[in-house]
Amino acid sequence: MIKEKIQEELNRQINEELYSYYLYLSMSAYFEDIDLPGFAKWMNAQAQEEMAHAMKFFHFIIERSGKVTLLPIKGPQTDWESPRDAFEAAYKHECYISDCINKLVDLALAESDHATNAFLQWFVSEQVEEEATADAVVKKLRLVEGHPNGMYMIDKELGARIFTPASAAGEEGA
Ligand code: OFO
Repeated sequence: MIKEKIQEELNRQINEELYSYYLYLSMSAYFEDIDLPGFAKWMNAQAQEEMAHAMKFFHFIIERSGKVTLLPIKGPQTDWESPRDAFEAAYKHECYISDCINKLVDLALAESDHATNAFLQWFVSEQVEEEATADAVVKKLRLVEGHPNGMYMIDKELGARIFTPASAAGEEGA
């Protein structure tokens, strides 16, 4: 049985992951709008991955005989100044999510909830990848600033990303 306090924070994290889904879906719509289909596809895959993260928390709470309570999802930003601006925002968001996960680990340890701590360790590793992936695209975008050909190449590269449940489970690089 899961403790009330932990259940509440895990439910809050479901909301954070669903907001992440919404944010990346909004970024996907932004990239479609500025005619960068590869960027849009990448963001769509990222959004699907966030939904899978939310569902991991969902199933974990139920497995521990807890109750899932869905909270309202706030509306995401809908426009960005440039692709780089959007990816910088994505990187910043992932740093924020890492912080949320770290706080959850602190709470699980403080409450001696080792099962929740073990469950969260997957997310600790995942966040290293999430931050690094967004940051790598920011760096590429800085390099090609003012070179439309470079932007075309990145769009092609990002368009190759495919969402698979295995990649959301961390079995494959994103
Ligand atoms: Fe769920 O990792 Fe990104 O936000």
